[in-house]
Amino acid sequence: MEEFKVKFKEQADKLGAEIKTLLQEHGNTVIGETTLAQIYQGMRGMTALVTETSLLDAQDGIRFKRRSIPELREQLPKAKGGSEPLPEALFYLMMIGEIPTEEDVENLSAILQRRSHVPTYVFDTMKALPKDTHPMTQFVVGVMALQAESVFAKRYAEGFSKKEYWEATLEDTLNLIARLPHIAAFVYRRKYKGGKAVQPDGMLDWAANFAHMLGYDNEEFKELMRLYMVIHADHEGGNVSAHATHLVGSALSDPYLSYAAGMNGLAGPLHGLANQEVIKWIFEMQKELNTEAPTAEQIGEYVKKTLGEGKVVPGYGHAVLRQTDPRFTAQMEFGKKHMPDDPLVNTVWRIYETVPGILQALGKVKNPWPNVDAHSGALLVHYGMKEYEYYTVLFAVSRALGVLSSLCWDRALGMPLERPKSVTTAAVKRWLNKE
Ligand code: FCX
Repeated sequence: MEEFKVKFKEQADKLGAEIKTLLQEHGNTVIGETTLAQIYQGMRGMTALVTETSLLDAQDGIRFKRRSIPELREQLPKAKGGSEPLPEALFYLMMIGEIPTEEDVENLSAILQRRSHVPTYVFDTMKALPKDTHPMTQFVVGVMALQAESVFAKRYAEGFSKKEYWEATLEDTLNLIARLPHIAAFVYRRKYKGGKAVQPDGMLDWAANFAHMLGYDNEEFKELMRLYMVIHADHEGGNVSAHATHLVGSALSDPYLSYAAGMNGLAGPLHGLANQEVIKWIFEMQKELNTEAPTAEQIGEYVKKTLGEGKVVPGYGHAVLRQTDPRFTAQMEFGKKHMPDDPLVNTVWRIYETVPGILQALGKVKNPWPNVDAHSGALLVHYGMKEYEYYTVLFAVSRALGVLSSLCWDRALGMPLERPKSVTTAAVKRWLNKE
């Protein structure tokens, strides 16, 4: 068995034993109360899940094993000559619980390289779709076609012990993470570059190879992909993509089925699709105002128009965060280092100076600050990737690292079927003696 698997199993057994004791000693401890408003309003603030890979703090943002985004950028191993963290290293951290050595990361990159072949029938299935189908749909169809390769599904059909679920889940996880960049690059090249594929380069790390297959060989773009894949990977367990993956996985649907379910959630405009909506919104503003660099005053007027039409300002607000998202700040720092004079990037920064005050003044928006999606598109446009409908696919490839690590933990810890209780309003009225 690969050393990586053995290490993960050791960690999982250790944590599993700790959880057993915790539940024996404190299983009946009350950790919170649920209000009626919470069950009608998207369960905000209701602690109802365990996710081992990351934890979100409303002020400080996401932390992975207690490490913030700035700490990860500093501490995780980098590619030779690069200064952004390698996503493989974050995956290692989420699975093994410690910062990997450079050698650990190289081994993991090699494991992924070895598993990266995508069977032709997957591409043939995707080719059956009209080219103008949304990239997220094409991507998920590719993932679903690949489901025929699931080790978990095959072994379950043959009949295997609960004790082996974790290993089959990890097999599928490694295979899927290894293959996703190919499927994603295929969507991009098919839809926007006349179907001309770029062959993978076995010498490159996971994110750089993805950049290469997309057709971007600029070293800075590869650095951007490494950063992008790290900061979008995970955001604890309650967000739609993570929660959907976990929920579907709890029915013992295999990792392909579970991940595809999560990514269908990521494709919603209030979640991952917001990254395309941001650039679309900025392009429309530039067009309407007939300028590449709108002033703060012009942006303010345009924001008010958007709100007046009953729409949200994309890239702003969050269900948990109450501060500027450190993932936004990390991208801003990348922009300041590599493209300080880019007009679109400067517009993103001017929007940042303008929007929070306006949203705050509405009095109802709980978080007027930007989230990760407010910045990502402008950096991509700088390197020539203007096809904003594609952006959520990049998010999806990155998100695989987090949601699939979580799924491995779920199966290794023997997490059960998720099945909360629901009620009707008539039942609520009966509780309250209103009927
Ligand atoms: N623009 C305008 N209005 C906003 C707003 C925004 N950016 N953010 C929140 N509001 C409004 C809500 O629509 C709601 O109005 P209502 O009472 O009339 O229905 C009110 O403010 C209260 O919402 P709030 O509690 O602050 O936010 P929620 O937890 O319900 O929703 C999201 C959070 C992220 C969905 C919301 O802020 C939003 O729609 N933002 C824009 C879309 C976006 O950027 N999504 C990406 C989020 C994230 F980073 C990701 O998952 O990728």
